[in-house]
Amino acid sequence: QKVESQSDSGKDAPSCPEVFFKTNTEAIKDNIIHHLMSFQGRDPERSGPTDVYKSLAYTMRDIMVEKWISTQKTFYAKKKKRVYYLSLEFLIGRSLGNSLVNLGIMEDAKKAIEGLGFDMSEIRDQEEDAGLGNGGLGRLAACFMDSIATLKIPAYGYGIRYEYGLFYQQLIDGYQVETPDNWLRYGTPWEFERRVPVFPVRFYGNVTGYLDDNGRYRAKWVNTTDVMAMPCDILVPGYRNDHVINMRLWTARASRDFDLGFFSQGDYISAVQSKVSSETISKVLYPPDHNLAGQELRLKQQYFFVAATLQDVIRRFKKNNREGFGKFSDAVAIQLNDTHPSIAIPELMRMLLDIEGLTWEEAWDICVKTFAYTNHTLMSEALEKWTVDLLGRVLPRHLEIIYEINRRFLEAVAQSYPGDINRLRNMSIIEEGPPKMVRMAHLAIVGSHSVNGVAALHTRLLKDRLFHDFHRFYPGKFNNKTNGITPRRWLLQANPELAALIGEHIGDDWVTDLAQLRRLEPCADDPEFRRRWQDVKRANKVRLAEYVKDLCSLAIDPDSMFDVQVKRIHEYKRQLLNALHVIHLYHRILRNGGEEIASRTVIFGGKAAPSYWRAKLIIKLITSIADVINNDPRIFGRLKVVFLPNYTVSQAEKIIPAADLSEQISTAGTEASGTGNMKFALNGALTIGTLDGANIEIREEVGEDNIFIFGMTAEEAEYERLNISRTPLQICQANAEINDVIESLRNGCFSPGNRDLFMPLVESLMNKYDPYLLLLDLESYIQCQHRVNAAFLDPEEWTRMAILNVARMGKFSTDRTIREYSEEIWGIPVA
Ligand code: T68
Repeated sequence: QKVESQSDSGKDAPSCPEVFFKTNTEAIKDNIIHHLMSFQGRDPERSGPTDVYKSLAYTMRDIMVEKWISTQKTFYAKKKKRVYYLSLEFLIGRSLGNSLVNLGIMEDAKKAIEGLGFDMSEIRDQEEDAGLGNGGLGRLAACFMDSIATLKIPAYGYGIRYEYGLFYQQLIDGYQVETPDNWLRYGTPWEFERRVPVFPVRFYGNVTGYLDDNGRYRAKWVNTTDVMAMPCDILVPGYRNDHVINMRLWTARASRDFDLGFFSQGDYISAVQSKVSSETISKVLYPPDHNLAGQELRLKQQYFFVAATLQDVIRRFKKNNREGFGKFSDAVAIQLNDTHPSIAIPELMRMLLDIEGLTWEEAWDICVKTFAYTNHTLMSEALEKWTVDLLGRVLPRHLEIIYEINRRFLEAVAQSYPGDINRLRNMSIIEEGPPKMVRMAHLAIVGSHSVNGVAALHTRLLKDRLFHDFHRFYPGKFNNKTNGITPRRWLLQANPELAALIGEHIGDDWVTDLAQLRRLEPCADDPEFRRRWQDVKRANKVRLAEYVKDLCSLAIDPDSMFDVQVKRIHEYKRQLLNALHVIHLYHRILRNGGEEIASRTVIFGGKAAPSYWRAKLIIKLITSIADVINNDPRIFGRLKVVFLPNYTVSQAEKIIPAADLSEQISTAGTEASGTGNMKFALNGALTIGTLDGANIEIREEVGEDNIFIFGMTAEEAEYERLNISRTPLQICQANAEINDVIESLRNGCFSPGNRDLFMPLVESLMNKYDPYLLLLDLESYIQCQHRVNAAFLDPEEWTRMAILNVARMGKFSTDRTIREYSEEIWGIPVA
């Protein structure tokens, strides 16, 4: 199939003038007006904020595309090794603010917008979030793209252009209700829809074998059902460096052949139905975040985007390298964001064997050198598996290849450990049934040269526990890459006033060299600096209070402690532990007036997977606690509880800069890393947390006096699960306050009219096999919250700690993370 894209041909192209689109105030204004008229058919004098938003976005896209073209040309000219970051999720959020900041034209654009009679914040609020991800994993991919562009690494993101992103969450009577996120309803100005290259992707059918001229077995995959993959590019600008890369997101389209064939047979309606059904592949993002979806459509999504991506990768490789596949892994690195794209391993094998005619040994050598796999979870129930039955039906040739990979792999293991049948069973890519399953993590480990965890503890536990046998078999394959966040979005853009204050004291180099923040340390002891710091925090809190007022019709006090837990709702993340502490505070205020207790506003936000009823019941509990506490006149507003509906990236940008306290309270050994923890600390919130994920490294950086740590270690938690030292019942019997908390859940205090509503939660709390060990950590959590309370009552000391937190967050920039991936996994030195 002949495909030609202008994107990276780099030859015979008419050259652009040096700078085509100018970026001063007048030019931006003219360009907005031009877009209003030419593309939207609007009278500039009668345009509303949505029209102006769109026109400004198109203006930004114009500026970016020019830089993107020249970026691609440098990749081509220098024949650089390219990195492909494959992810089923890119949680981008809004793009306008980010592109204004990264292109360095925020101020000019503001003036242009004001010149047209609008206010920039109103314009920015017109943008829908691109919610093409669930949570941390998807947001990490988006932060990575920002750092990759900023560090000028020749890379591309590849994923799916979901028509519906993560569902919209409403709260009705305190319950989560999901509605579709139709984010493309009015189109998005940020993408370029491309007509080329378009690739066919095949499903189902069967495999026939034949012997080729050399007498070698060759497989042929036939009778398939085909879907076309059409690319959409979203441009990602680096920070003020004229470098622009792209994410290529695929949309499923019925193929033209298919149209002609089926429609000519005369059954018009069935033909349309089949067309619709093939286009459903890219319709919707799956919302379970730590559970297997297991459905056929999810597998088809994974294969669809992988197959299209690898065709694009090989097309580009062939264009730039005429010497054949020997040099493939010198030219291409593919990073798999979790196992979701790991069907890429047998797919590349298939292409090299069945299409390119390489031998198994040649093909396998290329695969292992090309692929690298990032693991994001320690929970075995979250590891992806497909039944052999399903995989063999949807992708029969891939199942054959997986079996052959496994056969060769087990043979090698058996050589190292003769007679160790148990080890073979545990390490096998195929899990014995019934039903027989393909373990995608094992496939990803075997088929990659690098397997990385996302925080030091996580990687240690992968090596010592979850994948211990693999670590012994492949010494050196496992490595750590502690996560990060991009300081462009999460400080400069989300918290411009804090960024400006920092800039006044240490200049702006921190934006691309976050370790520079260390130079703020002396400011922690400067009372004047602390006062200004407090002013910034308070202004952010006032803004959040206004937002809460608008959204929830609830008044909250900007002088109270904003105690925040925002993230997906999950038992292991223990929002319930936080809720128990809230009940405890409530009881204390009722009991003795709670004079010594600082006013608090406890803010929750996050979505539960639609089928995860226990997580949804936790939401209902929080909203019910809020109803009771917020309406109890006896506590004089000293304690308020808010559940903000529909947590998104853009909401996070409003909440995080306003937080005083960041809740990072997962059971130790369950949260792979966390990245919210980093966002809060970078915005001057103090952390209350367990020794889990990256919290441990945050403590190392900020110092143990500047963070509130409580609870069991991962080792202690594991030990407790096996040798229950104290049962929840014994804990309640020994501690009257804890007993009161549980009792109030049991007796319907928060569910008037339905006493038993929260019994399932009580039962899990009181279960001595509670895997998340809530009651075992509750006492320590409450005591730790006492320390938080005391610290907050001393604003000077609190502020000092907050400044030191920010000053010591340098490690947690994705610039550092990406530099490590690039140099240690991809083999690309970073300038
Ligand atoms: C998160 N994982 C980790 N998964 O929970 C978090 N999973 O500790 C870590 O900081 C983050 O990854 C980045 O490394 C996820 O967010 C998912 O969203 C997910 C989605 C589909 C299937 C499985």
